[in-house]
Amino acid sequence: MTQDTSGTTTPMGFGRMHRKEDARFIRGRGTYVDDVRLPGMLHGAILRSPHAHARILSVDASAAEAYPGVRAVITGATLETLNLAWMPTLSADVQAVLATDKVRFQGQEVAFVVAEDPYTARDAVELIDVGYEPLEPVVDARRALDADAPVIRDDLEGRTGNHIFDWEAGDRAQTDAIFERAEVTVAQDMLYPRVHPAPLETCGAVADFDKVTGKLTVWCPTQAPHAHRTLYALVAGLPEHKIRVISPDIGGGFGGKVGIYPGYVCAIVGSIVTGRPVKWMEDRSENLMSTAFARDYHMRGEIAATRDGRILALRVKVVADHGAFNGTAQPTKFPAGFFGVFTGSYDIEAAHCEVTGVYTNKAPGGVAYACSFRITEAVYLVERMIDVLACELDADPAELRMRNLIRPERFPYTSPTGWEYDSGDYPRALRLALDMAGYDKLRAEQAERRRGDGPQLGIGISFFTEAVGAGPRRHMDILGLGMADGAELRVHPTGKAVLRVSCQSQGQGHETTFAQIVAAELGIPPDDVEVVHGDTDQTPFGLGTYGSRSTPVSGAATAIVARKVRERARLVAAAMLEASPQDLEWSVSETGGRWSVQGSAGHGRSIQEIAMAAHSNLELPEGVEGHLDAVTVYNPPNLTYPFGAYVCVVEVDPRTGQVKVRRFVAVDDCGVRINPMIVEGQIHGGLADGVGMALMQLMAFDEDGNHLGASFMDYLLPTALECPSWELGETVTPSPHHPIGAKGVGESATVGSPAAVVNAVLDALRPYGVRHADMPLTPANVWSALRGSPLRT
Ligand code: MCN
Ligand code: CUM
Repeated sequence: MTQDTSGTTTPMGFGRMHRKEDARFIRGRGTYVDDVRLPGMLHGAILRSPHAHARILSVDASAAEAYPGVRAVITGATLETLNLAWMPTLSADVQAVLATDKVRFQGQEVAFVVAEDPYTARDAVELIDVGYEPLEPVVDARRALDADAPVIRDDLEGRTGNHIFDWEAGDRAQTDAIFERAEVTVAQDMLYPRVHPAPLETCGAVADFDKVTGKLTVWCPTQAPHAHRTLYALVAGLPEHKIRVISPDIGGGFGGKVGIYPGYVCAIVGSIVTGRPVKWMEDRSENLMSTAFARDYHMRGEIAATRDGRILALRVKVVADHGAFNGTAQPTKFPAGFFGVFTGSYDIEAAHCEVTGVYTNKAPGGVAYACSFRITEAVYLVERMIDVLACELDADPAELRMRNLIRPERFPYTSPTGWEYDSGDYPRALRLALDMAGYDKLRAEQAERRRGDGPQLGIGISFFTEAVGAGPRRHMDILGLGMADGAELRVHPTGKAVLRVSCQSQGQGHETTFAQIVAAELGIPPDDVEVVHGDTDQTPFGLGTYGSRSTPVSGAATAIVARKVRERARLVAAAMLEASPQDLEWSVSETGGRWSVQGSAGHGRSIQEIAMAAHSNLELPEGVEGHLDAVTVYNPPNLTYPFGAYVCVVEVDPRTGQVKVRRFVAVDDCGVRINPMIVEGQIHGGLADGVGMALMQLMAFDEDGNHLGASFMDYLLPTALECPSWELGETVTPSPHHPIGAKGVGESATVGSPAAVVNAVLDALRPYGVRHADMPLTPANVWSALRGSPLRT
């Protein structure tokens, strides 16, 4: 171990270690897509629809074409001639690249201008004259299902309404039967509003089509470079080996950079048409208006319970607003993502849910913003419902949870909707969180405050279980591409290594943690391992980073490929030591990894010595290859199920509706932690997300479908001012099926925290008779909930 100046240690494997990528990020030396500058590069800009729903009568681009500096104007009509006006989405729908018949949301792409510089391109966009016939927009998802609602997707053959899919899980009959005879039932409608991941770096692309070699290179901040390449090949009919997707440094993805956006396709077509590289970068408003939003779930939850608080059944109905094109990014067989885990962390006899997806005149998306494929919505639903039940029974929400949590001896636990939770000790995590928070003291302070009319104390609890790490590929694919990941490990003669992976860091620190996995397996310093990712020409195939799948899938591939290298090293070491491979034992000490003859530690060889020998003229036994390099593909046997217990303490001023988050205790269990510092950073970020969603963030639309949150003046991101100093705790329940026992963590806090904050605010409002209010709990919304409350004083 070496000590660095911050007091953290650089371990030979797992442990706290500063991120390797920080060296470039904190010096401003990262390379983001907008930093890519190619000789002769042109610039693109998009004309977007001012209407949420309108028929296109005409598009006149002549003035833009004649504008000095413009090299091409591409319209829907141009793309139609190339059969590229529509592209497939990740949910097997189609989405307009550039609108031809109608525009279906405000901000939709209508035309693309390519010019010598970005300013000229933007100016020329203004010169395009589009004739629109405005149509009635559908803004409310529930209105979308009305028989007289305007049909948004009249481009689809035989479409007479806005209904996309119905999906259900669980046992309806069994659930209904329990509800019929239950002592207590409660029901609550709630909305998980539309929010946006709002990464600091917006989307963009640089496309370079080389007419001589026929090779297309696309730089773009994608979370899934290999999936993008295959889709480009399938859509454009280009040979896959002639496409190279390079994902440079990404300034935040949060699920918003999984899909392919029309701008990417336009940049590619622009480069093909002009014969020069084309860069397109969207601005903040374009990002907020047109790229993947998150949530927009209208949910109704019902719980059946005994009078003493044993939960028997859960029933849920959802109307899911998917926007104008069904572009949600989740495994194909899961149109509602992993919402099916909505029974959460509780041992419930029966459950049933129905989700109906609908089109509306809003931007497409739905699966983004650290949602673990909609587990955000599922956790919020069940955690709000438990508090609603606590309200009804006048029970303590912590006790009610403790009473119903899945017991440790029930693992592996199969949920009523068929998910197999791998491991957990839920009561231990909840007890730790309550102890850290000083729960009983907080309740005493709350009782004291309730005697006055000043700021009220609210204590909110949430307990979450996530399912992360998609596949297995037998059940999980995206457009037929199975969710398994490759990994390649090369070990140079001097014992330095290069790991090549398909997952794609957007700020999660893979260059560090993945090097640590190799370091732990081979007993070499993490600084001796370079992690290569983000370039389809240089990395093995895999499905990318989302659903916190990198550690569960690519991380497992990394451990396994390193073990393959270690086994190769055993054979070489046996030859060096003139011993039989079975007689060797592996050990990692402070000086590194070694194969030695069992029982005589001195008689051994370090991994570096073995690496050199593997490349030397050492005589190897018949059948043993030289070198140590290895490749693997990992197809996970199951998802991993991280979990956690959160306690949020707020002060709510009933006179103003103002909410202040005073404390936030988060106990997370993501199995074995590779780098606790990075894990804590991920949790800090997710907790801030939770505060943001619970209290501030909302993508709102007026009745005409105008987007009301298209800048950071209106779409509010939480800052240090709104966030308390996070108090983190940890339990470790390894995943039994993951090679290093790790579970994912990248989305945990975003999934788990909104319910804790909302439960806290409503806990403060409980004496006023307010049982539920929807996010975001802005002062205005809290104020109106109080005004509308039955017990208003
Ligand atoms: N880690 C660890 N020990 C564990 C689990 C994870 O040390 N037991 C480390 C990992 O090795 C990795 C990081 O924590 O360096 C996150 O790992 P993981 O949980 O596998 O999640 P992913 O790497 O797959 O990241 C995806 C996840 C998602 S889906 C969203 S959305 C999100 C998130 O990560 N987007 C982010 N966190 C983000 N953080 C940043 N900075 N930027 C984003 O865009
Ligand atoms: Cu749902 S956001 Mo992440 O899975 O990229």
